[in-house]
Amino acid sequence: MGRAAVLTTTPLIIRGSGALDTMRGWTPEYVSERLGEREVPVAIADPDGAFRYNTAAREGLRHEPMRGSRLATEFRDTASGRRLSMQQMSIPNALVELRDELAVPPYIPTDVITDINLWMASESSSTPLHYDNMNNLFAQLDGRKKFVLFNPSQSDLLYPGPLDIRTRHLSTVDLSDPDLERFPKFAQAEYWEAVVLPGDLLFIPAFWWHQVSAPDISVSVNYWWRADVRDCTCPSYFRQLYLDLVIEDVRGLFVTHDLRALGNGSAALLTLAEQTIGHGEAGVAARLCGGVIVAAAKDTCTELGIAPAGGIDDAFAELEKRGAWSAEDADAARRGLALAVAAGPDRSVPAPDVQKIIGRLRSSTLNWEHPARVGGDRP
Ligand SMILES: O=C(O)CCC(=O)C(=O)O
Repeated sequence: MGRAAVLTTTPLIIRGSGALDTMRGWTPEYVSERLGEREVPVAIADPDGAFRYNTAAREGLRHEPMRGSRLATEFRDTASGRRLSMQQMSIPNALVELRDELAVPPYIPTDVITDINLWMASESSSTPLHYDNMNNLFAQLDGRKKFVLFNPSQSDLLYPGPLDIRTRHLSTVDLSDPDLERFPKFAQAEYWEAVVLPGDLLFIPAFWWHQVSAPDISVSVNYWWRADVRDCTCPSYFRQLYLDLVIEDVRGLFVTHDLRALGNGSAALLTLAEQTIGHGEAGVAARLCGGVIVAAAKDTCTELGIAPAGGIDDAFAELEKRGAWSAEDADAARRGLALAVAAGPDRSVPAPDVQKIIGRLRSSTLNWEHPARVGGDRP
């Protein structure tokens, strides 16, 4: 039996799913009643109903606290002209009152779920065009939601925000009024459209761009889980990898990414580095190698019970002096780390140099095991 790859890289709607039966009664009034006097953060839309991030100022959405019991009344109050949204409220962590009725549809691999969130939106409001680095099963419970979806391969036409943790997943194009003089390539972008009704599930694969609007007051739940690395071949994935990768603690990638298909430890990361070069991101690959090298040096120092006083260079020298690393291994480590430090989003490094380091690391003693862990927070 093979993997059904198309299901994890293509959006899909499941109409009228019985998997949501326990949550059928989740109207705005019901959510209000369950949350009672507890306050929750509510986002306030711009006057046209759009929830916009100010990417230039790197601000998030504007929020105000609201008592649960006021939610339905305030969200239904269209006469005030205010459009509200309760966004991405983690049900297991922040809305414990609803936890017992929560169902997880059977299509989701539960061991890689990172969060389950409640979304509530006023009529005529919209969430800007963005992508998430998680697979998403979006369950519509009350009202309708309309999605405009773009394949990750179209990223370049959608002008992603600067490489920054807060804005990299937001398009700088305003879908309600695209400025084609500033964003001429947007004219070539092709979208898919989906309207979900109560009881429907929409699968949005990781890195698919989506803009979401609420023609009616709406209640939804979404399930996020880490995408299998084999399904992540788009430019946004490599941008994300660059952001998530900490050279001093490269093992963290096994928590934030589903790398299980590549095996574990240094061998998995070197395979990932090779694939990364194949996608034109030699700099990210160099940083992966740097992470492998630092982790190997730290492991060996721990095994030997030594704590070199200086930085990582001292650790390399000490390992060589004690014979734990051969001169060749130490040389590969120094060259690899220098390349990693030189690499950045705007500072590319030559792919053949990185390929050579990967080859040298593969045949060196600088390898380590690390079980592919699951769990952890959404990056
Ligand atoms: O429902 C919305 O307004 C946004 C939902 C969304 O962006 C998501 O589920 O990833």
